[in-house]
Amino acid sequence: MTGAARIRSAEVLVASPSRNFVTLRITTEDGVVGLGDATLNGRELAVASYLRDHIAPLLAGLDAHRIEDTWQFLYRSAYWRRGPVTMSAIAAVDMALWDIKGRIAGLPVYQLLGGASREGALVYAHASGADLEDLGDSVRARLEEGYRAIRLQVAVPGMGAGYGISSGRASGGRYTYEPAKRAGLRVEEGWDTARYARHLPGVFEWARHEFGSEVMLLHDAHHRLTPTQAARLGRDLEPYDLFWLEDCTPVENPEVLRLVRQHTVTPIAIGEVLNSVWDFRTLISEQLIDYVRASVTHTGGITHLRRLLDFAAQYQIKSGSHGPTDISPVGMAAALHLDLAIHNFGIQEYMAHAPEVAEVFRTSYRYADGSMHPGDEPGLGVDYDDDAAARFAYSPAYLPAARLVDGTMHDW
Ligand code: CS2
Ligand code: MG
Repeated sequence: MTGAARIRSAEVLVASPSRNFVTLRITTEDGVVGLGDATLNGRELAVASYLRDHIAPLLAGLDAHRIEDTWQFLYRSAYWRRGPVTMSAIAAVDMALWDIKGRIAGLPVYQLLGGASREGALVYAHASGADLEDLGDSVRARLEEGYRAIRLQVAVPGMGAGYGISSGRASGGRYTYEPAKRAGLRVEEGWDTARYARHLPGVFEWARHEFGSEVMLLHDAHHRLTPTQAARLGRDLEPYDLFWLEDCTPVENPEVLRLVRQHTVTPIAIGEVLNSVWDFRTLISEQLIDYVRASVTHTGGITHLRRLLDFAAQYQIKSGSHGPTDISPVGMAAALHLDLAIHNFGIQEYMAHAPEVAEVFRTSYRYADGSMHPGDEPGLGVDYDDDAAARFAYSPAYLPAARLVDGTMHDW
């Protein structure tokens, strides 16, 4: 029987190799190290403080093997429950403990979760454009890289760049889109839902004509529609067979999805801004969604996301983990281990990080032919380089807000 692995220290590491990341490093008395991702885009230091000031002092001396017990302790003893800051902090601890357990066992984390249920995790890439020509180049570049599932975002004529549009021409080289801006504190984008909803079906009609029926196409509406607008857009998109329509309405009121469901069979994905199984209760038990967008990083870690996905599995709802570049390589690795192990895996979002990120985080996950594998290193398979991290100091960056043409603040 394995003895206890007492926790010696928990350090919070904040670095900014091209963008900000918060990483928790837990070290046992025997010197085994585990890493957890605690990055909450635009609010990074709130989680860093939660971990440094409130969680790290509680961890010293605990047995790193007791993952479930530590999760329940951190969740219940805080008294004030849930929310993105708390659940990202708990997630980081949880990931680091799974990493430690894997390193001690000499096994990759997916083996500890029950072993592989598939050879690799299907991933979707991003393509976007200022117009259809630009979008076409972007889609062709992703197809050449072997992706079989692609998210399409395009600027609406007369409305500026808007959500999800890469600033450079996206053909050739790494695809980049980073909504958090260092340019200033209050960045705003203009928005007109009616214009967008009129424009989008034609974009997907064009895409099917241009790229055929085989490629899986996705779209993110980023919380901007009313229930009736969402129902109608879902219906208008049906001929183009989307893999999913994401975040069609703001998520605070899940019951509005009932109306959307009554009018469309376009698959619905929701939940990147939610962070617990309780937030998903209505969405799942009433089968109002097809895919859970929660991430390991913001949803209490591997332990809690697995619980949520097991619940979803009873309703034929699948995973679709959030994976833009604000999920660090540690969070991405944790997601991939879970993707490989669970039965109800759907798809994984993937956007490659900037080259500087690889200087700080050494990863063992790999991409090939539209799929990813977490690798077979013990634990999560990610190492952190402190010397490299010291070259990239934290620099504040904030997500934008959206404003309607008449000046009204809107959901971004
Ligand atoms: C997006 C994200 O990946 C997605 O689906 O909705 O890019 C989201 O905007 C960012 O995570 C915000 O930090
Ligand atoms: Mg999204």
